[in-house]
Amino acid sequence: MKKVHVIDSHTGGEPTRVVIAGGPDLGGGPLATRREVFRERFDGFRSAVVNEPRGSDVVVGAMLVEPHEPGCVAGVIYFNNVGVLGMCGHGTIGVAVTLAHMGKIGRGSYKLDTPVGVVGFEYRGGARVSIQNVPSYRHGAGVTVDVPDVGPVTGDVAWGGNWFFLTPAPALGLTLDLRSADDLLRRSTQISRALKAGKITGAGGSEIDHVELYGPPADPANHARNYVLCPGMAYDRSPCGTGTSAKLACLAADGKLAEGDTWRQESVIGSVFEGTYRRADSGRIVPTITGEAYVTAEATLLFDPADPFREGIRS
Ligand code: PYC
Repeated sequence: MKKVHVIDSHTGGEPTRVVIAGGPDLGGGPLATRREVFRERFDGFRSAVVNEPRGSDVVVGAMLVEPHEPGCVAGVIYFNNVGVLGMCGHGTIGVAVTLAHMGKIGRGSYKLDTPVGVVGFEYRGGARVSIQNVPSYRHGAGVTVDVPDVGPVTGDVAWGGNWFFLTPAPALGLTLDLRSADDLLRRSTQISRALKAGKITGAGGSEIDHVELYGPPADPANHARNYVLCPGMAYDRSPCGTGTSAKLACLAADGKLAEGDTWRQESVIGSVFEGTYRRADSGRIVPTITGEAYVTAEATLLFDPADPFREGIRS
């Protein structure tokens, strides 16, 4: 029986399942190339690891591979219930704590190779990690999308390692709390579909596959709260590392957050990431996102050839 070894963690409530052994051989070369091999040839493995009955819609998988870029402690390919991801902020915090749990790193600064570039992180001990994300930027300000049954919705399009459409929740009559979870899911899904129908994209026609609704924080110690809809129509329990990076890019573009100042981003369940940025020569910002992850399980996944659902339940 095939066996896959994983370590589970959660970052601000959002789970990450790191595949540490037993994953498919993706060959060598840049991580972007290997992600395509993973996407094209090993979709059954992806689904088996994160989907029910072993996982759920909300689990993000992270497969550890040999890095291609020099100086990286590991390479990682992120995936979820419907496909592969470019970058994943909460996942990177989870990977860092997992590497520490495995005894592969101690306190200090490291680099991770990902399909969208090299990402730096600092393991600060215990649960705490700061990640230096890929350069982020606002691609479009005040973009209006016509959402059936809702009307025109205006927001920003920004890159933070994934593509985001960010729009204020109060303007949609929505409150960012879990009592409103059904409404938040319905409205953000409608916006996501309308973006596709209206052919509103990120740079180079890239699909905007995350919708970020934002509003006032529940805790006055924080600056804002968000609800982030991920590509598989599950919402991020964490404040979303790439989503917080996209938010910082918009704040920087609007002159609302200065280089080096701290932004405390709260998630819809109340977990918090701290974000700061420095400006790169390109004019983009380089976000640093700090959060906490906790290991929840060390497990061996079993794949019985006789199990009709050994590759998970695919949507
Ligand atoms: O933290 O960047 C993130 C993320 C993306 C999807 C789920 N979490």
